[in-house]
Amino acid sequence: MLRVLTAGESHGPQLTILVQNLPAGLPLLAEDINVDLRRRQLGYGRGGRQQIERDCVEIVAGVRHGRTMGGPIAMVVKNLDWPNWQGRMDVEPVAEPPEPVTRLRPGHADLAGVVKFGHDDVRNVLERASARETASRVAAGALGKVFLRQFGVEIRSHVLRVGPATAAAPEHLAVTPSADDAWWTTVEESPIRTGDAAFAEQATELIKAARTAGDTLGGVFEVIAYGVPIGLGTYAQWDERLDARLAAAMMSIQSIKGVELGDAFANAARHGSQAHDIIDYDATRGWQRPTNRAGGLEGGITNGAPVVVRGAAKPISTLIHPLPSIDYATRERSVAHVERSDVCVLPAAGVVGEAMVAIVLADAMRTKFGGDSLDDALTSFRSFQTRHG
Ligand code: EPS
Repeated sequence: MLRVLTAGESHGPQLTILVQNLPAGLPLLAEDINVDLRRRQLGYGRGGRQQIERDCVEIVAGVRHGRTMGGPIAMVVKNLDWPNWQGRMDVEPVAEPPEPVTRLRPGHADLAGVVKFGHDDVRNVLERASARETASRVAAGALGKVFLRQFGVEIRSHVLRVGPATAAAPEHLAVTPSADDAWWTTVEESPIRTGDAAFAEQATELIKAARTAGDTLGGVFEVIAYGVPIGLGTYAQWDERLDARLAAAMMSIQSIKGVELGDAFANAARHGSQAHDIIDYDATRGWQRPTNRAGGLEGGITNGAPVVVRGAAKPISTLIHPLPSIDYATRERSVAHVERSDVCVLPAAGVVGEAMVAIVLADAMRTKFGGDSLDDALTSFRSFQTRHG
């Protein structure tokens, strides 16, 4: 099973990422990971931190001469902001401890975190709870993507909603088993990560206005995995259902509060005759689903259609015009702590969503096809493809 662990504080020296159980022989370069780290830093609505960071990975274990060796892969991403935090974020004791953060931010982990761990400085909570950690997820997810590409799986994402503005998403995106559509080129070039120009304009204006008002905005993004074979996941046990694992992985992203697979919420309002995807068979193209309302999963197993997962992000909880709150040290009424942050992270959240989907699908692919080497895994995959065609 693919195992991913991350460590690191937002303003500590570095992020550390450990990925275990990828097969040996997988071609892997740092640039395969850096492409996605760069994509995560883009997008309209980000704060000052992305002006400081130039996220790039150093692979420090598990790879030799551009190929995995089968052992754990260890990676680090340096925080370029770290020199600005020395004294405040040192590992060793410091002569003059910094002023603690005590004014709790509604919506963040601040209150629950200090109570749970017994801290008196909210910084001990926010440093690890911060969405800076999503850079680690993206690095780990990039390894998953490299592995999945060997099986013909490609993962894309785009933004569907920013605050009250909604994009018109072409329905064919979720059905056509191709990731080469011109739509995706437009998405990659758009600062909102959308192919809908009118929506991009609306979202940009909304973010601009929120920034001026010292406020923040949430939204919805969609991740689509193309080329996923039939048969990943299982209904045999509740915790092995792939839809459940995808939902958990997506929900684990900072600020994601809702997940939808396919047309789940729209389907709830439809009759069965309008909700399910009819089954067809074509001797050359194999199993066919002319619609994909199920989002590529039936009974907790992939059904051969693209896997479609949506994430709903709450607005960022650090507000420049802070909400009423309490000072944890004095228990007196105050306003929330203000710390540099983002206005809207939806474009970046989509890239993080891709990574989480990649981790779950790569894990399911390892479970289904096994193999200590990439060749073993591909041989098993091809034999399965021949059998069910
Ligand atoms: C982030 C880095 C953080 C935040 C943001 C995401 O850096 P800093 O706190 O130094 O500005 O900008 O984190 C949050 C929005 C959050 O709520 O924690 C990043 O690299 O993505």
